[in-house]
Amino acid sequence: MTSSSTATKSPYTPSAPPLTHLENDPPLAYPTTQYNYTSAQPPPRGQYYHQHEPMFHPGTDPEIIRSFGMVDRDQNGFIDDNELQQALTSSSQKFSLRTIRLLIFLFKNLNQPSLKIGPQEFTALWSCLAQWRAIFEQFDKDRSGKINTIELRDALHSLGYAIPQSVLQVLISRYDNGNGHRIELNYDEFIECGMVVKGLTDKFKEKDPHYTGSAMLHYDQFLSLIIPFIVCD
Ligand SMILES: [Ca+2]
Repeated sequence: MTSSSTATKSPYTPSAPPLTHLENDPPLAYPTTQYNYTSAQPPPRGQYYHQHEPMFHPGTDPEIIRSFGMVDRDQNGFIDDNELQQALTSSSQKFSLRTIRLLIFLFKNLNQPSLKIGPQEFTALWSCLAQWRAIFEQFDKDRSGKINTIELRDALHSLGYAIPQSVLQVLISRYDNGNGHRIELNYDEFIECGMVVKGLTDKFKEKDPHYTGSAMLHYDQFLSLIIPFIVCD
């Protein structure tokens, strides 16, 4: 977190792909079957399109607009933490409120004081989750629903996050229950780790616009960058 006189790229230079690329990429396989929509009846399609389509960017995947309509249970045009948690939780998958709040914190509009997201932020979040779901399944080679530390490192590398081994150890120590078994992460834990890495990297990149791997931060900037990731519980 200090300045550097050299502009050479370090091996740990953040290089995560910007999410905006996703909008032009072919649609990913949205893992809608993973989500529990059994008690969330979608609103009449025409009504919802009429009401909310202008709030989405032109060309937004209709499947994402449809998903938004199902997740937004109270139909107020925003997704809050409870709605997102219900949408992402199924019999085989539980998202902690911490992970949910991290997700909303990272994707919400900076001008939005509350912890909730609108259609455009939802589009970015949903596309990101689809991408990370595909990565998780790619690295969960035995389909156990868990990935180990090495697979987590490789998964993060494949997303462009080359984090040092020492940082990785600290990151996963949260999931060590002390039983001596090798640490393995569920999908939601993988997303939690990923959102911490992605979120801090994105914040760092705002201070390092030329991607040199170095940035100059004032003390208060450093604190305001780090603390939301600590207290987001
Ligand atoms: Ca809502």
